[in-house]
Amino acid sequence: MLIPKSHPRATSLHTREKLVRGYKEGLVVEEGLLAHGRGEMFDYLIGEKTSKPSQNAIKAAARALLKAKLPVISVNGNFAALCAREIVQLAKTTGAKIEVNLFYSSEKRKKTIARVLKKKGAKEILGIDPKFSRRIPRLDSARRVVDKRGIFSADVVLVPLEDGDRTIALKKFGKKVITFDLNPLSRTAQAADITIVDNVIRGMQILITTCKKLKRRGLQKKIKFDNKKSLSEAILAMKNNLGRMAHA
Ligand code: PTJ
Repeated sequence: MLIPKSHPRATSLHTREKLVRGYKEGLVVEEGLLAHGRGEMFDYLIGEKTSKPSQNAIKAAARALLKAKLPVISVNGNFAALCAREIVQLAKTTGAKIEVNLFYSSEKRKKTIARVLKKKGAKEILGIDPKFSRRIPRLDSARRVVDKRGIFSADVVLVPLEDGDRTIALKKFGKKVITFDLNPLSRTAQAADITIVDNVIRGMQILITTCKKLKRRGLQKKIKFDNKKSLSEAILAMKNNLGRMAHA
């Protein structure tokens, strides 16, 4: 279906189409379509725009990625379908490695995702060669298998649209975890060090711009960031939006 740019919900409808295309091309699993539906619902609640608390979380995330010794961007099916170009841009800007890590793991899907990222300009994709596989302790899902040169050794990991168990396991394993999650109440959102409550499509673009700005200006200025406070503000912003919608 062709959606005209003037349609009031053009952006979210295009996003949905991107994900369905990703599903047909073998990047996304069926469960990923359900996860997207959950995300859309929360996106309506935040008014489909990046809130002030999310902008602050993005600043904290940019700083953490640029200060990291070994930052890694963890890529699953949904993230690859929605943001392949941005993943490569962020990796280039921050010097982060890119690693494919799937919840519903399959060698074929890993290779399809790696191929799409390489098409967008990625030089190296980790998480594909079993020779470098290591295990994150205290984690049962397929996501426990990570790359020795990537997530296993990283100090900062960006894990968008994540399941709660791995975020908790990564934290116990000493990693700083940054996530994008439109649901501020999810276990991942609650367990991460920095949660960006925003649609990953909007948020990734702002994160890249913020990293570029910070690189130009330098990282001298410290910023205070409290994830629990930031999540409470995101929940409050949703509540206020709902109130406005109810009285409109
Ligand atoms: O590709 P795989 O095999 O690794 O599987 C990926 C999915 C997403 C299926 C898997 O990680 C999963 O089941 O995730 P969950 O537990 O459903 O969590 C996804 C979270 O991301 C939910 O809290 C959604 O609200 C949120 N979300 C969905 N779409 C977006 C989003 N957050 C930000 N931007 C989105 N576009």
